[in-house]
Amino acid sequence: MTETATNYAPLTVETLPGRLGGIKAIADRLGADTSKWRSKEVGDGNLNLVFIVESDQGKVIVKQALPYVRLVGDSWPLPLKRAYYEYNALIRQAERDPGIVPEVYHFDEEQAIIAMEFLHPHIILRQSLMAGQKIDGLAETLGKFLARTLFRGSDLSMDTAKRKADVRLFAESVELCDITETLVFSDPYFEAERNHHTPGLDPIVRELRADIDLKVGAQDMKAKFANNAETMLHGDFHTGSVMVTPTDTKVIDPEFALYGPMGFDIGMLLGNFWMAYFAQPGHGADRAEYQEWILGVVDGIWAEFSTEFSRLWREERTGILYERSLFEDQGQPLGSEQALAARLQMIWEDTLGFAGVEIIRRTLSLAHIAENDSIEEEALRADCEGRGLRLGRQLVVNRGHMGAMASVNDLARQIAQEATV
Ligand code: SR1
Ligand code: MG
Repeated sequence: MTETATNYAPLTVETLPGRLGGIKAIADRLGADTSKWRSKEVGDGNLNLVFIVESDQGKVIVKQALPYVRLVGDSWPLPLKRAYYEYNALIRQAERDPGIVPEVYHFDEEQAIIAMEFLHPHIILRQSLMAGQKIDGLAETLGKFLARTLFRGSDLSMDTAKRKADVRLFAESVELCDITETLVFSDPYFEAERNHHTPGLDPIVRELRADIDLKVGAQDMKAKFANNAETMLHGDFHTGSVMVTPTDTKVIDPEFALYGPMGFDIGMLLGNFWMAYFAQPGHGADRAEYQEWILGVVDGIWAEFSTEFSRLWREERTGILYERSLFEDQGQPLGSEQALAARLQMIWEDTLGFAGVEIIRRTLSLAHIAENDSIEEEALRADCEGRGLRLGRQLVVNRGHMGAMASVNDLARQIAQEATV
């Protein structure tokens, strides 16, 4: 999509106070005297500008999309409209699970700007995973957030008109979907131009790219991603999209929001936890107990998700699917329980498959993860990443034959203990 001519201009720390000073929702929080505002640009993600703007009165986050991919530069144009999808996703997530995403104060579509709540003293979850910090309530918050946003954005909850209007809105986010379709599901499996990987992985990369079962499995997952508009997804739900304090968890950055399969958000998140698990030897000598904590979080997220999803199924199933009039109202509550179990099984298998492709793409495609990138010793980095690739392959290929989360975590433990990869 080409941008039509607009007055769009990227903010700078110098221009920001003058440009945003007249916006009441921001001035209410920072004061009207913009000479007292101080801004700094702190964006460390792959795509956008992010400013912390503060005064003696308060702090605000100002996020602005750039017309290109920041990670790559202006050789890769990207529509500003992603801010519109992010804004729409944020307000829906806030309704579906209040208190977990930052409050939006102001949205300017032409300038692709979202002014929102400054989360303090939160840090990005990846940083906390590298530092070996435990977060109280992490699994509970993330599992419930997943269940509530995925259930309440789906045909299980929404009426047909609202749901179709939403599908239409997010279906126009073509370029961001294309990024995921390409970087997540295809590039890792051949020598694509933007790929890069740690040289020590060459033998396993050759093996994986020759692995037909894996490639077919990855394409099966891509077909689900592209064809199954099951619910509104966050769309980029990795541990860089979560902010934490030792006792609080928030979710940010849903600019990749789209309608897709529930297991995509869950799998992407779990895949990132499993990578953080394998990366621990690169961040401290004695991380065995912390590694177990990470696996406990994975277990807890799935348990919370399935418990809360089941509760919502029983209490809030007001949409167009599996209507109560067909089951409970006919004196057949067991019928809806049977359907629930089948849905959870499908989401489980999708979750494992998407976790597997996420691990593989974060190791071989364009965008990697800080937990691995920051391991300076190349042989150690290759070792951590290689273990992740082993698990990723198993998750994609064997997703239909894996029982409970305990056995998947056992597989991760076993791969972590193997002498070499
Ligand atoms: C070109 S964007 C690369 C990656 O960064 C985002 O966070 C998404 O994960 C995307 O795949
Ligand atoms: Mg992001």
